[in-house]
Amino acid sequence: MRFLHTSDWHVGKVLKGHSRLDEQRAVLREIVQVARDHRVDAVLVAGDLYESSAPSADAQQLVVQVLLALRRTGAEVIAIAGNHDHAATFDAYRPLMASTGITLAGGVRDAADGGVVEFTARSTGEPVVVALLPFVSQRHAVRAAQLVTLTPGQAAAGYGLLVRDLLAALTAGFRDDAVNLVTAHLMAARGKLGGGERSAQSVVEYWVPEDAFPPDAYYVALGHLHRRQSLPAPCPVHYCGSPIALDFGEQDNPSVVLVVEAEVGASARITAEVPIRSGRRLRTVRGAVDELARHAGEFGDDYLRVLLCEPARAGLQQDVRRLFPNALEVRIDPAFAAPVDPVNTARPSTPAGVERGPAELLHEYCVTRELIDERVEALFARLHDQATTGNA
Ligand SMILES: [Mn+2]
Repeated sequence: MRFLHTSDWHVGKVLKGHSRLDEQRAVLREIVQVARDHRVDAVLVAGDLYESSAPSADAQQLVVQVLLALRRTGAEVIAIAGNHDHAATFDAYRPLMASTGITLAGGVRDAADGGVVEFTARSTGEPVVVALLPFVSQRHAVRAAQLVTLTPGQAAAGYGLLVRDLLAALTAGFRDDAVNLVTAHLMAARGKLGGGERSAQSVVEYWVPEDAFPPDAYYVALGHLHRRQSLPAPCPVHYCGSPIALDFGEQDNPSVVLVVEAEVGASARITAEVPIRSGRRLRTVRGAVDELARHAGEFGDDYLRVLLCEPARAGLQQDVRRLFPNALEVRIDPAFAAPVDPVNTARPSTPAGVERGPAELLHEYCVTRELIDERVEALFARLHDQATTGNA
């Protein structure tokens, strides 16, 4: 049988004030096309369908339409909640989605109560068993472990051990005559960060050791890390990564979805890493404005992060944004930024008894920040004059 593995759509993500919804619509349309072209038996969406736990109506409409479109390809569609998704809302819509043949999993469930999904692959008639592990927060790990494994005594064990117990319980019913799969949203040990994950939820207590993955799983389809990667484990464990670069830290990640073939009694293999191209590229450019100006027009509609190799001056931002309308972030390269350590920003020593006026203070401040521009001081003088003489 054949399935498609995708995750971390983050629908509704806004980058520096720019909505990505149109791009995401195109990206998801591409994914539906991949499912159709490869005639997959199933689509596994391994969490973080949304960027936010309270997604906009537009974001929800897009996700619902895409799940239905995936289902219309004839594939089984299974989606689990990631840490960005609102698990309880997923569970609220679970019965409605189930009526269309889509499995939506919000919270962790016992195997007998929806934690494991079984179906027959339409292409080969093979039985398929999928164990579902939506994201478990550390706070909820203990409760979920009690619910599923009934071992309250293990509350003191670490997060990784609790998740291992959950996976063991969910995969206990794996069958010899079936293709046995796992999909989960978690931080695996040794996973490399893609740059856009919430760091607070990728801290060290949250990782899951590689021996948590059952040796008899044909394939473990993970979500959470945005970089496509495979991990050493007793069975094939893969992150497919996000199909769109979500932040400048992810600009070099390949955006793909994975097509996987598995057969009862044989090992699963990734037969295609299909590039997803609809997301606009994120690109970091570095240089002085004059230098960069010579390359204006070379960057297409890429979203840009501009690191300027020159000291700050008034109007610099505007100059850059005029040159590069797609610049979402304009910063002075740290090597050219004014020092900000207390020694340099401390007030210059003043002879006792000498009071300095606001204009002098501003001038001194500008000197410490290496912001030398007489227009700024002139503007300040005019505004200060207006403010103090009541002419504003
Ligand atoms: Mn994510």
